[in-house]
Amino acid sequence: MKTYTLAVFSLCAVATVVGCDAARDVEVTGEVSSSQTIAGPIALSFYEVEKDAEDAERVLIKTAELAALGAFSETIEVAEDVVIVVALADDNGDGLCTDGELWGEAQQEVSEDDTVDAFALELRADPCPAEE
Ligand SMILES: [Ca+2]
Repeated sequence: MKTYTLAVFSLCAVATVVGCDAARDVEVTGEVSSSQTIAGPIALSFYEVEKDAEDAERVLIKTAELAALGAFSETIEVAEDVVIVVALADDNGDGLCTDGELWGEAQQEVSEDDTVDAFALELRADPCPAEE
């Protein structure tokens, strides 16, 4: 047991150098588009999720609002390796995807230099993702 604890500790000590669960600021940029006319503001939600983890839970980092379709840029604090951005034309203003509302989602892996590629989100009239 003692050896095990020591081994874990050593691993983490090594990993600290490259970022053992170390949250870092990542600038997330992208563009929200749609083939349809979007009247109201667009709700943006930024999540992080563990890479390659089955059933990994998304953790909400930040929300933001975009006045209209177009570019966005937000700096978020990320501890994991994958960032997910969800854009939602929240017509009824309840902050959730309601049937009939347009939404889109994309994910990017955080590079070793703590950057992510630009997101391209297209809002579509797809069925809302199931609540878990
Ligand atoms: Ca809604």
